Amino acid sequence: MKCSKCGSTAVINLHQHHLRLCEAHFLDFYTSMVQRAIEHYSMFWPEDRLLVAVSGGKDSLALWDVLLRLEYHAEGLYINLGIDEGIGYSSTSRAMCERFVAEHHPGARLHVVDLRAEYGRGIPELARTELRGRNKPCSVCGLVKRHIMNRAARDGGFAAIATGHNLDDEAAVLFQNTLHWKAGYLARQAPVLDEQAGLARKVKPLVRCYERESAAYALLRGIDYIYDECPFSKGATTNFYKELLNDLERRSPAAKQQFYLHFLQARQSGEVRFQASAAGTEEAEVLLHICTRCGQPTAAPEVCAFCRLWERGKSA
Ligand code: Q46
Ligand code: ZN
Ligand code: ZN
Repeated sequence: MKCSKCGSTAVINLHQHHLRLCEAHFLDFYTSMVQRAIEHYSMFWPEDRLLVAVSGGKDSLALWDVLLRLEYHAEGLYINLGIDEGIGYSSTSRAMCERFVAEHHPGARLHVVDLRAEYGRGIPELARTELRGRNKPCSVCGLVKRHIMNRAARDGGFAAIATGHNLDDEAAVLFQNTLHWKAGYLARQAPVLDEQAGLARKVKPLVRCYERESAAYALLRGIDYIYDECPFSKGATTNFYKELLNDLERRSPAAKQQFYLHFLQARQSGEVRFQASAAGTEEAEVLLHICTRCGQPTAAPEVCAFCRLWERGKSA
């Protein structure tokens, strides 16, 4: 297999782009895909300070690496969720983030928020008090992560929070929302969510990159990342939709890319329209009040869901 650009040995076949690339050309290609997405969706500008949410996985570390190589001012935020589940998930993922900084970008700043150290409990304990043994901590975890990321971005004066969501993630969410005709979510699913009333701007610079491209990028750049998914993600419906889309992609290369990117284009041009109902947009409701404990925006009239979560746990 020869590189389509220089004829040397290719290391990856990108069916969806009709390209086979050698190591050097693939690294250039991936980097410029990210840069083009940043520019195309006007995500941020060279002078902006960015906070990258890093999990120790391939996507977020690849994203942070690309941003630093492109000379953006990008600091990392790692949230230690206290998830062990017999595989030391959180401790390993934190170690990956720290190793990434030490080995690849010694000058980069990594902020760490440790739930147990700061709040006394990790996600597994919190989920037990919340959901009484149902062992489905993801909704609690999502709430906690959103709150902490938002606070860190606002307190640190960052222009945006960048996350490592890739094209596979976005296509799976789109598929799920389309199957259920969730118009509110379809109206809002986007590579950029603007800052509004206390909610920091959120951007997803990897939306045009396939998951396997991030894995290849990390491997070729020598970035060590955690291979295990979070143990609580087993059986998640998004994984099921990802598998379906991977089957589709095998039979019809570029299907995932077309599905997602054409959706964005059709909505942008007004060819398709979705009404954002208040019920489908959690954050639209959130703008009404400020939490009396933490000062973050909330839908509740006094204390936000995050602060109530820890209060409930204390009395449990
Ligand atoms: S970290 Fe948290 Fe995810 Fe684990 S508990 Fe669920 S939400 S699966 S991205
Ligand atoms: Zn080449
Ligand atoms: Zn609060």
